[in-house]
Amino acid sequence: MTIKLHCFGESGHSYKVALSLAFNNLDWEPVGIDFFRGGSRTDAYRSDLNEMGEAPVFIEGDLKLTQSGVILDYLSEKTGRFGGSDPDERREVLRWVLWDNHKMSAQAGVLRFLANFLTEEKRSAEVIAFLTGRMKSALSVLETHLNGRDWIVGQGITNADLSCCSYLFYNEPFGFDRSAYACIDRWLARIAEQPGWKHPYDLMPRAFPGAA
Ligand SMILES: N[C@@H](CCC(=O)N[C@@H](CS)C(=O)NCC(=O)O)C(=O)O
Repeated sequence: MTIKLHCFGESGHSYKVALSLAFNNLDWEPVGIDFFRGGSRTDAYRSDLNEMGEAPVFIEGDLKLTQSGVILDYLSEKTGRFGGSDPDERREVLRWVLWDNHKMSAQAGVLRFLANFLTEEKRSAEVIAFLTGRMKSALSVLETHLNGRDWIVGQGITNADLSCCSYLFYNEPFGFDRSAYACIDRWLARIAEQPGWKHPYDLMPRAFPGAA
């Protein structure tokens, strides 16, 4: 049964799940959301797909899941991969997924949206500066943690890596200069070397009007 992932290319939260699907070589297809024209804000979206009005939404037969961390956890249950190899590791993976959702991707997603996808007159310099500060502080936590480690948890790639890396593969400017973070840079290169890796725009359809 083909898994359907309701998503869009610009969505780092969706990319976490798309990466897991790709790395696991599962039978899946992206279903594009017309995000920038309010596609996830309609009553139908909220009632049929996600009451939270967010992407991604994962559908496998009768199973519908939302929240990237929950979907990653489900995929680990299904495939036996990326969830951590013992209870201590599993908790550690969960700790980083939660941290990412609160401290890193939460800032990165909004920041990228404000800095790139809103028209100039709607961009608030103060809000961008505030979020950039929070983003830099999250990046510094990650950089310090990765110093001397290949992966965030344990000896191999886990959902902690899939969650934390997602926004860092985008090229649009949002306060992340990869060359300023040597450990993050090497870790991203390691992730991109995994079989099945693709850039978000090569895994999911873009939604930004006019984007290729
Ligand atoms: N914690 C959620 C965050 C999902 C999220 O914020 N998705 C963005 C797109 S990348 C969204 O749908 N935002 C709509 C909104 O905030 O109204 C997850 O990991 O799935």
